[in-house]
Amino acid sequence: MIYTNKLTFQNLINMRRILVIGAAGQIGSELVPFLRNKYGNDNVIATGRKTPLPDVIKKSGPVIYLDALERNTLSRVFYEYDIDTIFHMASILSATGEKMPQTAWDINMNGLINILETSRRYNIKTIVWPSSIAAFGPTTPRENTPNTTVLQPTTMYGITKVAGELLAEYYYKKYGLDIRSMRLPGIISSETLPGGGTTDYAVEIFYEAIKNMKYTCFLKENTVLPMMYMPDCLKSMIDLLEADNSKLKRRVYNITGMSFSAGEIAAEIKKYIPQFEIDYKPDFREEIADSWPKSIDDSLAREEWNWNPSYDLASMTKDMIDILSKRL
Ligand code: AKB
Repeated sequence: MIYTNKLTFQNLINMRRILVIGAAGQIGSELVPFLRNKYGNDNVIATGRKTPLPDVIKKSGPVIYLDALERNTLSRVFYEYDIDTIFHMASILSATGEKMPQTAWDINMNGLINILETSRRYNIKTIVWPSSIAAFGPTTPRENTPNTTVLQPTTMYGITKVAGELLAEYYYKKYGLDIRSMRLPGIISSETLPGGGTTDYAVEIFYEAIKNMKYTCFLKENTVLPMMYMPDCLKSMIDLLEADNSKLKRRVYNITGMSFSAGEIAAEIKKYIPQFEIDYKPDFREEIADSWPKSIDDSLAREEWNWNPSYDLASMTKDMIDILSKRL
């Protein structure tokens, strides 16, 4: 089947054949339409495994089943679809990872190493693989956390992110495989709910505020974490993908959009929904949040590939409320 969309002259020059692994997830489900708009519907192959892919993805371009744990299947897909660029988004997040540490290791590490090994054999041009603020731990400075600092996470998810970052550096130096990574903070979005993360409360709170006007938060009122709105997250991925490699002095970059506490986002939501009520029942995720930074220094991303987010707490909240109150 041919899926058509309008491409500009610039799109045609930058043409890529892109594989998105984990297209059904919170980021993948918005990344695929974003990439298809820029690089052409036929050039972005969305893959999923267990979770059904949204209709908008199924109807607008190629979709295949792919298990990144099967190396032979990866080879076949790279070969048959002529892939040169990969977004590897499939991952078990922090909270689920603490319930199933072995599964988190298997999915996060074996998936990544299979992709790296297969990619170096198939001359893949670029891989974008997100790391996370979970790569940091309780011994890392928590305010304005620098790019290069102590990495001693205490979650299995964080351990897989640090190991992945080291693999990215290793494959780049040893094989010249161009893998690029950003340490994502919590991502807030209106299309697909996140699943199994510690920062998920910052999305759930909007749904509950609009539907029920109350929310019980699993973190404490004053727990501050770095966050980012989805449009900035998608922009970061394309900007890093298209950045001039000669300007990049490292493989992994801190990025952030804003930092706020659960109490601060609740107060911002109350400006639109004054009846909204919140209470706090911290659970095991509080300990995870307490081991992560409160704010991030992303100056190297700004210097080396012009990272520049657009949304702060106020503009993100307004946009989320506008979109979700129409939909819910
Ligand atoms: C999580 O909460 O586990 C993720 C992350 C910060 O990587 N959202």
